[in-house]
Amino acid sequence: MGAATTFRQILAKKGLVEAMAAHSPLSAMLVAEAGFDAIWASGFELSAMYGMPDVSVVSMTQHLDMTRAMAERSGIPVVADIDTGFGNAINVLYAVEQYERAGAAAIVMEDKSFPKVTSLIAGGRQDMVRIEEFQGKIEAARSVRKDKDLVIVARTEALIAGLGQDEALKRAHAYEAAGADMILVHSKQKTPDEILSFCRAWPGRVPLVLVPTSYPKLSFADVAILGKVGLIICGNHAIRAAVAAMQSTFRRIIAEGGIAGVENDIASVAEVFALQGDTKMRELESTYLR
Ligand code: SPV
Ligand code: MG
Repeated sequence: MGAATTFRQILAKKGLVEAMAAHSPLSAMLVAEAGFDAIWASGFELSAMYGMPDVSVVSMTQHLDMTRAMAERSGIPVVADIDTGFGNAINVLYAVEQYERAGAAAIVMEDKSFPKVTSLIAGGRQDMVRIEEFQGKIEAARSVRKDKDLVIVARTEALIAGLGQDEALKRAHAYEAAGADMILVHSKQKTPDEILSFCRAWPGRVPLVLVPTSYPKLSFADVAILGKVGLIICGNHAIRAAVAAMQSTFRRIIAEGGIAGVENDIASVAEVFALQGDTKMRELESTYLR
């Protein structure tokens, strides 16, 4: 069974798919190991991993290669963050074909203009494309997918751009009419009020997707109870956890003048061997190396 069908089955069974961000095959494996349903192949995380801002400077090829590797190594569905679709509807035709081939279960495409600016940054330039233009991009994505189960998520940045709920709803309805399977509505408000109001106003024919980074007090249970949301994405918690862990470990080693102090607070070498598939490698060696 393909990744997209698996994704749709989890959605049908659980009602709410829980996805965690990842930026590398190893982080994707840890997402799967922890028990999340899906990987969020985050553009923000990958940009941060390269030490770059999330402003369309990391290329589609870099993100695509990472998506493929994460799908292969994690074994759970990958929701690919394809930003603006890397250009116009023609670029979308090419991108979606590539992402499907790379094993993505879903693609999320946002209604900002290319090059985009990351959503949560204060004072970021948030230029949107026209509704009709974005409908064309959704239709292009739908038309090119080979597996009808590939989930096309249309993401509106209307609230991020400060255009208000009426514009966000108008766009969401237009994107649903163009054939989006799910609608991601993003907000940078510090409380969930704006998102909760949108969710209540949404008639609920296609499920919503939320990324609660800026309003973290909204729990998964709070989201499930709304009955309107099919996918909740922890947008950047892998890279933030990694940054915090590395900063504290590196600072301690410098301050303590050696590595002894951190020894029990970091993963053991054996744990990393296990993640690398060391046991299987030894079996293969004993079978084939003569
Ligand atoms: C990402 O993780 O790349 C996202 C979510 O698109 S956000 O950074 O909040 O826009
Ligand atoms: Mg992104």
